[in-house]
Parts: sequence; C-alpha cells; structure tokens
Amino acid sequence: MTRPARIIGAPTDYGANRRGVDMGPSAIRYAGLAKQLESAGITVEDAGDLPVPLADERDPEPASGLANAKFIEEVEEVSTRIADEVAATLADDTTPVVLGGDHSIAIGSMAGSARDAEIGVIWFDAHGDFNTPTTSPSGNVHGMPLAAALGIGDFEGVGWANARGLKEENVALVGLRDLDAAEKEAIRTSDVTAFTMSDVDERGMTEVVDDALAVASDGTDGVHVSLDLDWLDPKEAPGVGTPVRGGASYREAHSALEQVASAGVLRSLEVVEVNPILDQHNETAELATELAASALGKRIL
Ligand code: 4U7
Ligand code: MN
Ligand code: MN
Ligand code: MN
Repeated sequence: MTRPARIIGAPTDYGANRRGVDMGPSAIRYAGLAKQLESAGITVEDAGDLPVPLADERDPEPASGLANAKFIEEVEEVSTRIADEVAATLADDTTPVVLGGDHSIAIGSMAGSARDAEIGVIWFDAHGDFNTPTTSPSGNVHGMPLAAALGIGDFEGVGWANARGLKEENVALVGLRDLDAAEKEAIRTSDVTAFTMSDVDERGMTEVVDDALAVASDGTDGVHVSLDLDWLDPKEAPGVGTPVRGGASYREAHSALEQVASAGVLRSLEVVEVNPILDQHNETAELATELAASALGKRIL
C-alpha cells in the first residue's frame, strides 16, 4: 500500500535574493498539486500553510551570532515549526510534501525528517547551497541550507539547524552548474557526493540518479528529496529567482523523479523556489506539481 501524503506550505521568501517565492505554495496548489498526487494513486491531505513572519516587518540584520545570515532569527523560528510538522507527519506514517518558499525551509524539513531516523538526501539544484555565513557572497540563507543541516562552518553546534540523523556520506547533489569559489572548496573537502551537469552530460541523467540513490540510501532508513526548480533549465522553469542556463530538461527531470519513486526509498519531499511573479502562466508551478507526482509514483501507463 502506498502511504498517504500531507501537503505542508512554508510560504517564506526572506531566505532568497528576490521577493515572490512566498507565493509558491498558493501557485503550486492552484496548479493542481492535490489532483496530480491523487492521480498517482495517493490519498492527499492538505495541512495548509505554516505561519511565517512577514519579511517587511522584520529587520534582516541578525541580532547576534551568525553575522551575514539575513533573517536568521526568522529562519530559526520557521525551521523549528517545519521540523515539528514533518516529524509529526512521518509519525502518522504519511509522506510530508513541503512547499516553499525559498530553499532555507530545507533546514527544517531535513531536521524533521532526520529527527528519529537515519536519512539520506538528494539535492536537485543548479546551486550547491553549501555556503555558510562566513563564505556567503550574498548573506541569503537559501544558499546555505545544506551546510546548516550538516553543521558545517558557522553552523556547527547550531542545534535547531542540525539534522541529527543525516551524515555527509549520505548526501548527493545532482545537476550543479553554479558554485561560489569557497562553496566549491567546501563541497570538495566534505564527504558529500556532487554530480554536476557535466557529469550528466557524460553519463546521462539515469546513471547519475542511480548513483545518487545509492549514496542516499546506503545504510539509511529513507531519503529526503529536495527539489529546487532552478535545477531545471530556465526554458522549462522560468519562474525561479536564480535561473542558470543549461539545466535538466523536462524529460530528464521526470525520469529522475520516476527513478526516485521506483527505488521505493522516498521518505519526505520538498519543492522550493517557485516564484510566481517571474513565472509565465504558472507553468513552473505546474511543472512542480507534475514532478512531485512522479516522485510519488505517477506513471504514464
Ligand atoms: B538556491 C548564491 F551567490 N550561491 O549563496 C548564494 F550565487 O536555493 C546563490 O539554490 C544561492 O536557489 C542560490 O547567494 C540558492 C549566489
Ligand atoms: Mn538553486
Ligand atoms: Mn537551492
Ligand atoms: Mn533561488
């Protein structure tokens, strides 16, 4: 029997460089996420949106510690909420489907998913999201969630950010094509496995995703999949804040997430960085719903 799924909205945008991803959950729901998931044969429940502080009413400057991490207090507040909700959903034997929002919400998703289990992570993204407050050129936390969850750099000892049951050895990044210099070095010296778009060119998406699944499921209880829509080529997914040319094609993306479903290891899923303000006719949100359905087992035939 397939587990039911619970939709959890996390309408943040203070982690990103541009406004608008806070409308992601609405756009993704409007694009028909529940219907798509039901067509995958899954029972769907919508938990609504978690409360998120309004960026306009807050000071981006951190009050203390973690300098150069904008809105870090807000990130902590919401991460804690997301982690609790994700952990409670898993305790109900239900798959959490978290909708961003910017990618800083992944800190909460991973902390929740790794609270009572050993997990692996597959990170589909153009970016490494491996910056720390020290290395980040922007100060935007959506470029830092993986480092935060792994307790790397300034995040060491930051309890709320640390994903307890997640080890570097079980993290695979897929589709990288835009890394900052210090971030590159941090990825190289860590034990995570990184597959760039060049790897995809050489070996094909299927082989790369097979390897990523092996890394993430090796000795773990399940896999958290983090899908940043900028992983796709901007031709397919124009509604994102930080588009980078040369991304995954429509078919590559579907086949990758179908592989995730086939492996039978999906524990939790999140879909982030959909920006309806920059989108064309909500097509990026629609794509997000289709890819979520593929990850949860929808098949053409
Ligand atoms: B996303 C960036 F400097 N690396 O840290 C940064 F290029 O969640 C971009 O993957 C981060 O969309 C992109 O600000 C974060 C920048
Ligand atoms: Mn990205
Ligand atoms: Mn990202
Ligand atoms: Mn972005």
